[in-house]
Amino acid sequence: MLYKNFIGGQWLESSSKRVFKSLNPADSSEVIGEFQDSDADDVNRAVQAARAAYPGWRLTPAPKRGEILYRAAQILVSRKEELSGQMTREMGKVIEEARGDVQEAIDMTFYMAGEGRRQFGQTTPSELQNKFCMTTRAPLGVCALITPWNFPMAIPAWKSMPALILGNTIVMKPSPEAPLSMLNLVKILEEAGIPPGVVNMVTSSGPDAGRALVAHPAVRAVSFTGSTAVGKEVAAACAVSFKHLTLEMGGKNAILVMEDADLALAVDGAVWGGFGTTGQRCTAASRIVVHKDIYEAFSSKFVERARALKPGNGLDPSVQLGPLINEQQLHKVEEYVRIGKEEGAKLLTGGERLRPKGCSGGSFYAPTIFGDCDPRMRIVQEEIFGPVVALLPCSSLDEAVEFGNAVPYGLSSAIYTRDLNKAFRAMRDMETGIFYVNASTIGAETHLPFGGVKQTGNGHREAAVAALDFYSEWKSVYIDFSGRLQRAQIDTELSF
Ligand code: UN1
Repeated sequence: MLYKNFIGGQWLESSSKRVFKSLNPADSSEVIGEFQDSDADDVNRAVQAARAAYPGWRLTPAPKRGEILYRAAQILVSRKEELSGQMTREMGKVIEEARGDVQEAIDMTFYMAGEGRRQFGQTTPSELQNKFCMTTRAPLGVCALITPWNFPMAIPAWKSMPALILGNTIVMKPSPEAPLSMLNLVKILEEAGIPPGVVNMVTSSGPDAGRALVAHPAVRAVSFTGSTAVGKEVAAACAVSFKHLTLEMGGKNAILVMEDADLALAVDGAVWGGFGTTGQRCTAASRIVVHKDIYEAFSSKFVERARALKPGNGLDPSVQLGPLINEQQLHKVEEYVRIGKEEGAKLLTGGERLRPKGCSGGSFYAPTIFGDCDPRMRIVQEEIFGPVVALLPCSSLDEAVEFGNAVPYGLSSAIYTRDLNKAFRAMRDMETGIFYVNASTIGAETHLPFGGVKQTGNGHREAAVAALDFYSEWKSVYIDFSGRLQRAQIDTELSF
């Protein structure tokens, strides 16, 4: 199947005349489709289309924009099963999780549709008589949205829905590893009646189209989710023209398991957080800091559960562990396992490639746990983005928090404890944008701000009302109905 770019309401081939293939990571002999390998020309056309559509969309009443989003959400609901199956085939996550990904897109679309009738500003008294003050939100213009493959529908929805409901027009570029899910979302927006040019999408196999998009002078805002290394490059490119920028980058998230934790619950959380999506979430629990009093009991149960996970093609509902996204990612994981051994971490399970039955061409790796890790080890410091978890013994809550914070990232963290005091202290002291008590590090909901501190982000949040703040500018409005010149700060009647 040949898929095209979506520009100005039309499905178009790239001017490069090149295409690239997207493969099923569970079986690389299965081609998902051929996609346009777009170049700077295509990007320019998409941005121009978005620019041309902006005045009309900006002036479309927000509740009307919301109606289109409601329709899109309803179509997503009606096609959830089909969209989920396609997602599992294109990027490997097990079918139950693919349904979750589509559900997250549904939630975000309904949520932002509702913002069509909200987008509340403030009214506030003036310091002068016969003067009225209020704030309103104004859209930015053309927004460039660059998304990763690990949440191939949820993340495009996180970015596009708030941008659209506020009256911005968008150009999206998916990861070459999972373009189909974004394309499906775009098709649904088209079907829901989004006007031509409001939503545009270009696909590309390499970094050039993304670079051209970020550098384009007509782009006013960029939203990027991906690695910290690429995020740095995007930030530098945006800085020269003062483009608004939101970055969601790496994570090295910790679960703190205290001596009074419900052990079975903590193990459940570690398995889900560490090996869900095969560890390929920016929120994955890649470090577990365990109190020494329960360290042995915890690690033996955790290892047992990790070994029992069934790998394979995620379309089989009994499969619990899908493949890594590609061979390159598998080699990265192999390299980190080598580094971990060299650093002296104790390999408790895993550490090898898997070849599940019927998936000979897939990039599978065993759930891997390293014990007795030291906070300074590279496998504890660096994001691996695979099924590799480091266990760190600790001797107190203070030490657990210290270890938890001793990384360059700050996306998500969690504590398992029955002690309310410990839970609140950790909540206050963990340097992360997301914190869980007696739940794993993954599972953010769409109506709460999503994002992280330190090298995870640049101070913005996605989702929730926080997303509206990124995709709009405040306009402060003063209406003077006195009919005479009134001078703020000067014509004061009261003095102290
Ligand atoms: C990501 O890994 O980039 O909280 C996003 C979660 C999901 C989103 C993860 N709702 O794990």
